[in-house]
Amino acid sequence: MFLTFRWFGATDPIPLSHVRQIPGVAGVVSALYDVPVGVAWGREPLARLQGQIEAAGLRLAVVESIPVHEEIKLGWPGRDRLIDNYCKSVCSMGELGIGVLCWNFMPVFDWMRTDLALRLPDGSTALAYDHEALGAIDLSRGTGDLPGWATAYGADELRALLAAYRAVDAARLWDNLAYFLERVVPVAERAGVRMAIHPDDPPWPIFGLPRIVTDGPALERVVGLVDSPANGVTLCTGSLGALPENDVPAIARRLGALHRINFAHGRNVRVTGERRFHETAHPSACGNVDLFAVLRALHETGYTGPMRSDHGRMIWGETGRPGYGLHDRALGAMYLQGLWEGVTREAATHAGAHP
Ligand code: CS2
Ligand code: MN
Repeated sequence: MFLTFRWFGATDPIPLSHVRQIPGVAGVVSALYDVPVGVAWGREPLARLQGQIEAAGLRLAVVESIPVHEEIKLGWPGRDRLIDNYCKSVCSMGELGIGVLCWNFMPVFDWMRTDLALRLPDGSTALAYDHEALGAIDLSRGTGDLPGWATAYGADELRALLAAYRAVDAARLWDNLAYFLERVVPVAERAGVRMAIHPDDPPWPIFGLPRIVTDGPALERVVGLVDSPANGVTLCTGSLGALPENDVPAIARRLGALHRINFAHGRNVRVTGERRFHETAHPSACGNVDLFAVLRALHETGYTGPMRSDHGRMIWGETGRPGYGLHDRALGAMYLQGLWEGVTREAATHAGAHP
């Protein structure tokens, strides 16, 4: 395992020089945020981003994400051209030696929350989700500037998109995912890029849109669609952990044994009701996910890929991009590497080697 940190490029209020000071962080997770969805990523702009990160003494280890165009998820005729463009982007990554791609296949919306600053008892704030509150969101004016979404949609565009998805149930979405993977994975494999699908967040349908990458069996189904090490998953502990039925350490163990975990996100959540949760600080004791057991499962199945602390709370008066402040994610990074050192040394001791 090696530790990485997400950075949103030149507009991120957190400078790379601060990221560089978090002990143990060697890799950066970033993307080209100004390329419209569906347009192929050229090698030059990606090389510029890579150069900027290297100038700060770090390395661009993961791209998160290259968004998948809605026409691909809808299975529309235009998808072939868009898939070609996606393949070109993957090839640009490969040419520059950027080896891991985190992406997702969620219709219309990326991660969704109903409260971006829920106050916790210690005075920090965290992202929260309540399915009842979701029902009260008015989409008739478009998506506005709600967070996490690769694309903002105006009212008419969103209405048309939601109407188009009425023809796409879960079974159809699976077909469209398979179609995409069958064409992109062989290209990724040749390019030396490992794909890592991010589970849906939250892991259930929202606004009547299907969501299919929600639990362990679904992740196993994804990796079975195309049998290649380039077709793997992002083990996002917080996304999966929002569903109490998901035994995240067990999921880590099964996918890890298949060697199909290509990226790991460490995040914790507390489930407070039916389809209701809020994010917490990273330690196991703070939420419902046993991060220690997850990291042990990763270690025991030989995980060597990147990991990052996922969403953090806002603490110490920091303001910034919800879920992506510096302080709490840096604390998360320290916690994750502490656990990793623990499980690594423990295993060495049991093997009879010197700790
Ligand atoms: C989120 C997502 O949970 C997360 O990591 O921040 O926005 C994530 O980056 C995408 O779903 C990956 O495609
Ligand atoms: Mn995640």
